[in-house]
Amino acid sequence: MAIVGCIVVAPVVLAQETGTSPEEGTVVHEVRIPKGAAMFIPALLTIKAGEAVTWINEDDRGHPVAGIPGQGTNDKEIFSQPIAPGKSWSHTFKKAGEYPYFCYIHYVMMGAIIVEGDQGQPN
Ligand SMILES: [Cu+2]
Repeated sequence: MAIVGCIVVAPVVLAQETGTSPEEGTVVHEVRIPKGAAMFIPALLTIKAGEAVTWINEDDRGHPVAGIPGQGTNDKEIFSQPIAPGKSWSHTFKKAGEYPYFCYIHYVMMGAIIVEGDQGQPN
């Protein structure tokens, strides 16, 4: 069982590692790409609208994350360049919905972010 990080962001710390730094006070969830394993942990993550996800690449290969074309609420919502080993990339989800994603270099790597609306209301 993976330990899932869920922290309130310290922008100064994350800013040097991420392409898009979440705004101060944003709740940030972590998805890890572990060393030697072509997978996202956790593969399925449920968050609330307005929260952010940071993908952390602990592997020694680069891995991008991108929405799976034609699937989910908005397949354009997530798109990164390959995240270099030891680096991370963050995205803040403003809109509720389902966001399946994959690594477009290694197609077996897939995951999904489920974004719930405020007060538990689906959008
Ligand atoms: Cu990959």
